[in-house]
Amino acid sequence: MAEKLSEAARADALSNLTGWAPTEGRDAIRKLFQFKTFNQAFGFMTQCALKAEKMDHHPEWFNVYNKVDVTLSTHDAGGLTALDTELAAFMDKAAARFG
Ligand code: H2B
Repeated sequence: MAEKLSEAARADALSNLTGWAPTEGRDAIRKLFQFKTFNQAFGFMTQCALKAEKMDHHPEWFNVYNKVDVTLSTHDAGGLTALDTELAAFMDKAAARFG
């Protein structure tokens, strides 16, 4: 099972991501993605869903029109692991393709 990240590892991982912040009250990270259209938001979600299914690691997310509010945490580990930072990095890249 994936191990929770150490303080040093999470600081390092966060510094390599764009716009992700620790969540208040739980060991997770969150980012609000904003696109021009619903089509872009849903295209982004489709790419991330396929990646998530491949990783067997799934986001908590909420979509309204052109916005996707994403929280990442590893439920089995009770906190942030390398699976979350890997998926976050993928999401940053996918969002850039829809920019
Ligand atoms: N996603 C996330 N974010 N955390 C998990 O612990 C997790 C998951 N576990 N997706 C997976 C599925 C697990 O429930 C299955 C049985 O492998």
